[in-house]
Amino acid sequence: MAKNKFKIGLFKNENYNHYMKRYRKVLLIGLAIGLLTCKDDKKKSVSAKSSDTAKPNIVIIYADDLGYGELGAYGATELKTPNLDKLANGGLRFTSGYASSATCTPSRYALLTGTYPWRNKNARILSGSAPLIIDTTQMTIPKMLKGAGYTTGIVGKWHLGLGSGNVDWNQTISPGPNEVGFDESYIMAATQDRVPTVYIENGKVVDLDSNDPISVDYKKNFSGELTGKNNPELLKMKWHHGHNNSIVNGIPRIGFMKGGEAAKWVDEDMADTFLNKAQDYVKFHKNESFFLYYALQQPHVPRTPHPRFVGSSGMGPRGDVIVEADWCVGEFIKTLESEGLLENTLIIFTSDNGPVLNDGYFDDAVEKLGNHKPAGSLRGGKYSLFEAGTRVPFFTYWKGHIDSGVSDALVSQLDLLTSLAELVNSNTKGPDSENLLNAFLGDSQKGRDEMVLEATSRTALRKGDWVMIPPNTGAALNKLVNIELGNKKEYQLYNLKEDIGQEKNLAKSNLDKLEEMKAIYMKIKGEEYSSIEGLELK
Ligand code: NG6
Ligand code: CA
Repeated sequence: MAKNKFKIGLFKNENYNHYMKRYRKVLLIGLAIGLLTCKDDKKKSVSAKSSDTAKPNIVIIYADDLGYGELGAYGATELKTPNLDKLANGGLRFTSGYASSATCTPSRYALLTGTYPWRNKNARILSGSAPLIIDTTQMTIPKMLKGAGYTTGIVGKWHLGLGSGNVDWNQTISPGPNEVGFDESYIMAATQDRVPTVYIENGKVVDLDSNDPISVDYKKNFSGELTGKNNPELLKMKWHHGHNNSIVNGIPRIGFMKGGEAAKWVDEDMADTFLNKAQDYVKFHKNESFFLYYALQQPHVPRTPHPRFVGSSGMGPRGDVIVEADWCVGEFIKTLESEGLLENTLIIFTSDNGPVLNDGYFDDAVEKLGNHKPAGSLRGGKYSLFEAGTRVPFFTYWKGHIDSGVSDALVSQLDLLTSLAELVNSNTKGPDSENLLNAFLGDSQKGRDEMVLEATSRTALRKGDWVMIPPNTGAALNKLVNIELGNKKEYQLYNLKEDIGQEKNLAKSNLDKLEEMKAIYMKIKGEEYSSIEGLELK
């Protein structure tokens, strides 16, 4: 098993000289600025303030499958999330903050590129061996920030593909995060339930033993290797649907993997591993302007809390890993605080899609839920076009710069690219990303007018208080996960202000609104789309 060797403040020791050079340069520039500005006290305070606000550190903390109603600050009463609540309540909490999609890969794609995921046919849930779906020439948040002088890093879940097909896991894996704007990366390739179950640091599998090379295949097993399907007696967690291929640490996964024994992660240590890497990153880069994308793996399946969190929620592993994630965020904030960075760091917390209970393993998520409502009062969940698929916890926190409060502005993760560009005085704009910096900082309540929402390749339109869902012939309910998908053979139209639970379909009673929504939807999606769907462009 991979030991977690935390290399103080560095993802990679070889980079040490490079960083020391950079560090010295930053110190010298800092010294020069200091000498110039201290001549005039008044000038000094102004320039200190403006340099703070122009180039704050930026941290995006991204949960995986955390629902709208999961945090105390969003109304949860059964689950305790004190650390996240403190940030959400001390910062600006959005009530209409959206992921771009109800699943992971498309949301992450949109977050980083400011592009609607439905514009890229490859932006759908990826296997662990899928190629990178961000074009290396495409603009991304880390690329934009690098252009503005930032150092950039990712720790945690990637799930945007690696390489360009047929990855050799035993060589440097490229292209990946380091080729789309991240100076440093410490990631898992896809999801915790997909092989390869190893960490990858700057393109190299951590602790790989060259005598035990890794092979990965998503179609067929390797001869002689055990599977969840054939060897249930070896499992410590049982699969419910899917998840019956290779067994790693007693947990059956999606996909087949051979070799790499010494490199395999310990699931229960994953939260600590990513936390420590995130803390190290901050400590090492504290004298630079940094961007960290800290992509938590919780509460996605398999839910494997560290033993010290087992039983902490009374809701079984799903609740326990949310408590664990909350603790991780608290510890991470303590690091920012002890390094004196809290006043100079903009923190954005949100989730990649809505909640799901049974997502393929028997882990008591349904049985021990009690009165907890992962989606709050929203309808649907992960995979759904109803609100709970994409409306997620979303808040900004910046001590001393963002006043605490609640904002009903309509904001999407899509908007972070252009808004953060505005913050750092870059004129970059993402294709579908709006400049909502004032909304994110609490200087305005004005968000987007409208946006297209996506769930497993189906789309809907939110505009103002209204949501329009075009006809869909797919199943109404995903029986395996027990989630209503939002599919209906006819149009659906809901007024969220009056009907947050999307119970009253007004498509037939408010034809004017329906036509207005259809026209805007088709204008955004384009003619090509309307012909595919057989919808008339009117
Ligand atoms: C689904 C998996 C689910 C989860 C999801 C991706 C099955 C039956 N279900 O295909 O368990 O892994 O993909 O989740 O395999 S996401 O949050 O990364 O999009
Ligand atoms: Ca997810």
